[in-house]
Amino acid sequence: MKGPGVILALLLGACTQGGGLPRSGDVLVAEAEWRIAPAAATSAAGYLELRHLGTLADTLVAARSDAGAVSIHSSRTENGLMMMRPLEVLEILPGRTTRLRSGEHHLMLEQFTRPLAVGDTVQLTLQLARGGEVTFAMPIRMVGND
Ligand SMILES: [Cu+2]
Repeated sequence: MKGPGVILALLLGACTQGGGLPRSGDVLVAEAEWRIAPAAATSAAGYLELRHLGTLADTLVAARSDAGAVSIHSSRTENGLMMMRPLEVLEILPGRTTRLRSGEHHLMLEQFTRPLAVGDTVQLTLQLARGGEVTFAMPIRMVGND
């Protein structure tokens, strides 16, 4: 098959690899959401999946939002206490899904520039070293409510 048929097949192939998801280079963003405490929250945790479909490693180097400062955190349990520390960057290995989720790597939204509540949406911009910037809307859900 040559000509238009080949092109159509290529387009269909592209669509099955996460059509509609925000994308930075070979990295698709899925399952993105903030979690916030129901009352008087001063921070929100950001969870998402980075699905790397390519073959060359990428690196998450920065994140920002339209509602406050965003940092990349790692967490680990020490003497029964959850400790978080900021990461400069986060490596995104090729051919794998990197999950930012509760108790592991996650994003932290702080220093709110407007009041935020469950049901709101915050625009998040991720900057990847290779893929470049991608901006998308992330809904806010209640903390601990899976
Ligand atoms: Cu954190």
